[in-house]
Amino acid sequence: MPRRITYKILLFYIVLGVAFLCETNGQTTTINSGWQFSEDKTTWQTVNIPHTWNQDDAFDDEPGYRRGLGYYQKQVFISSDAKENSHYLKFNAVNQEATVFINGQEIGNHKGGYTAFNFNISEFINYDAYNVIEVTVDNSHNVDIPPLDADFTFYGGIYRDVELITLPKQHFSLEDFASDGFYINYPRVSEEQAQIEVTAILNNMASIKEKTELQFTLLDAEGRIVNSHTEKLKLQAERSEEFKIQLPEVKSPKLWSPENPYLYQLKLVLQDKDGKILDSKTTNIGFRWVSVDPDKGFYLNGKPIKLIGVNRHQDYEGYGNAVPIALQKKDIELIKDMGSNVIRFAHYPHARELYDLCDQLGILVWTEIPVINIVTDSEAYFETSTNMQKEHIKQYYNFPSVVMFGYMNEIFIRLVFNNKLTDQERQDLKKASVKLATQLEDVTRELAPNHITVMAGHLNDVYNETGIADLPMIFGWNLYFGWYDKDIPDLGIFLDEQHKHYPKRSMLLSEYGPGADVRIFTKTPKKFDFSTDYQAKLHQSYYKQITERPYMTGMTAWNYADFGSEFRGDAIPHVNQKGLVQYNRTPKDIYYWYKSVLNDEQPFVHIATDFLKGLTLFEDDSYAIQIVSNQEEGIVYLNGKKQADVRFENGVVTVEMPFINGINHIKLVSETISEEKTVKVLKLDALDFKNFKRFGINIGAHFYFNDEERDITFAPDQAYKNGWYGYLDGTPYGMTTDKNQGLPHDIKNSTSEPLFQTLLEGCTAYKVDIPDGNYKVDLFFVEPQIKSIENIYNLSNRKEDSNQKKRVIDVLINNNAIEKQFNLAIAYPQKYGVTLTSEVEIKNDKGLTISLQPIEGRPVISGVLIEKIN
Ligand code: GCB
Repeated sequence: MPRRITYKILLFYIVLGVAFLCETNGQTTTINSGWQFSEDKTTWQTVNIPHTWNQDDAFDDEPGYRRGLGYYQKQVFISSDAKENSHYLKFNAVNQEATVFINGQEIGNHKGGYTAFNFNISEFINYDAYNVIEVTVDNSHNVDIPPLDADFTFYGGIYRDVELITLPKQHFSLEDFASDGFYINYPRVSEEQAQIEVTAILNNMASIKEKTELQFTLLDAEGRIVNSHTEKLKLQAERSEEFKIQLPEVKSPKLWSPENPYLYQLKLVLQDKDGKILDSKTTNIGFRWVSVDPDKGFYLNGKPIKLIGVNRHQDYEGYGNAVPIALQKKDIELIKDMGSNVIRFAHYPHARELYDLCDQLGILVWTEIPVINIVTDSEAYFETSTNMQKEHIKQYYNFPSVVMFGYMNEIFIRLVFNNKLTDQERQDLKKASVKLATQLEDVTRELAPNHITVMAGHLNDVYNETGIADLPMIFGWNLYFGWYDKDIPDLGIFLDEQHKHYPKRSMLLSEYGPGADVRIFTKTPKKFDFSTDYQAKLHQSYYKQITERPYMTGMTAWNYADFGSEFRGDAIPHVNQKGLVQYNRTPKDIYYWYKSVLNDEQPFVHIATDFLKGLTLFEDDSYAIQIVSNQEEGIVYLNGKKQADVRFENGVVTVEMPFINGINHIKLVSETISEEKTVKVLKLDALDFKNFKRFGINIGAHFYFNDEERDITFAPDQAYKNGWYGYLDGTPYGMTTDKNQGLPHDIKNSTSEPLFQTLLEGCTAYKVDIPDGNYKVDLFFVEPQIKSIENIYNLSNRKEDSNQKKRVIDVLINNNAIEKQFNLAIAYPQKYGVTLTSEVEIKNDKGLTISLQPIEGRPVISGVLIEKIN
């Protein structure tokens, strides 16, 4: 817990956290440490930037998270040595509205949580004194600031670096939408030659004109000078001027690409007439050009390239959006190592350091602003969105990796799923969305004429019918066949139809993927069951379907990592679990499968058993496992015996494993590489509690659930089998052919959602054939029909919860009452996971029978855990 302090001693802390500045040349100081933060201006705490106030409350059992005001303060000492300089205060991102004060005077306001902004604070400074910086941050819902609504958490706070920049009076402008004050263009690039053109915006804040020199030095990747150029520039007094400068041609340039991300560096140095350096910049130069063809896909440097990669959200378990940059950079490295050649930075601009890393590692970038789900038809909203896109393009323009600029995601989703709208409102909303899209497309093409414009839509014809899909150069489809919509093979059918009807349109599969929880595994993966097995099935098929279609420019999986989405009730609530890696970035098996098909640099194999924890098998059961590899073939051994000769197709082979009780050794040997894994299996001939003490059943579920809270893996449910276990009646609650999650809700007071979310309804008798003896029995329940917040991303039909609260049962074990008149809704008027624990003696070879005798309504039960007591 951060320490709380009173306002009285605040000043003391502030004074301790000062930054001393006493120079006259240009200097940028990051002032992230020692800020004071308060939610109410009475209690303050010391925090460092990056900071958010939502890293905990967006994940607790209380619906919602704090969206409102947060106050930040810091004092900086500014010496009069720097009196002649210009001073700027730069914020790299504040979510979502910031009002900034210096020494009590308001100096500006900025709307939009994902781009940088700065203010010239020169005239507000007290020299040789402490200057108080105050920032009021607001992350309340604001109809005039995108995003209005989206499937991710809008953490409030100052979550990217804050900088104090002090510069001589002549410098690169910071005021062109907080860009670096210069833009790199490549008027001509080919294998023979490349031309760089620089547009520089230079400020002269002095009251007299100034003779300056702008020197350019182009260095190759080894740091050798390729060429240099000097431009003499006369800067008019008190003006900001734009200069276009052509640099000398580069002969036989090394081109930039994902396989060979060759980077040059361009140094720009502004000097006064005496050779004193006034300001300087360095930027990556990557010679590359891109184009698209609606039949043949994406081209880089004149050659076709299938874009295959991921979407990324910026938040991280435990940090919210206030993630140390070093951790974020690891993401980009993992994404590259997986073999991705593209990232969609969704649904907003991410930290600039990451784009720099994409330049270095060779990953093409789609970057976008968060105009998502719905627009407000107001001048203010249009203005904020347009301003945001200008900041976005100007701040991210110079990264060679950035090839696609986007501006909208699923803009009609609210329109489609809101059945309260009148026809007129629908028409108006469509009109407003198309108008804004046209405006943003125009701005994008004007500011970034050499980039590709993009937009993403969801599965609905409204994008075609309104013509919005034809505005960008590539239209991205976010398609969830086999999850929210129909079935996995429907993907290809849909895309072929689209290609036929809109032959001039270039398409990218901008999102796809199912939720997957590493604690859930099954022999029978089903739609919407959150099993990692279903995740494998869907991704493996999608990859095939896209790579078979030359007209598709590519695919970006949703999502690289699990991410925070407060209202969600996935198997881990408040988290969207479609990641290829977990929220803490531990890879799921599917990450390694992608690596197998995409990265052929090194021989690679992965036996996908890391999360197969606590597997229980009965009698002669075997269990199929996947091995993924970029090799062609290999031999699989189980416990030292050859099991199969295998050929990898589509990067994977599935092998049936006749596991034995205890530790099993699996080995894959290929020509160049081998891997070994062990899997601990509990193989049972009967439920005799001889070589095990505890046995749990995930009632109502077809999957195993590895429950860390109870340190056991619950076995899947089944209809009663004599000598074993199972239900005599009842049906899985909430399961449909489309959904196999049961309850898509947070279960309070528990981290074992997959145990509680799946349940049987109408089950009056459940039998477990265990021998005579004494046992501790835990029965697990949840009342499913208490209203919870609906998730609009669960797009197919689901029966609405009601508040019917009429379910009263007597619970008995072998005719002994455990709980009479058990009324979950009254006793636990929230979605609580409830455990009834009892000790029972089993006698006369009767086994254990759980009876749920209905008094009112239909009984429900979520699970049972039995422990032998000696
Ligand atoms: C989408 C959205 C994305 C969601 C995703 C999902 O289509 O663009 O923001 O997170 O679906 O997981 O439902």
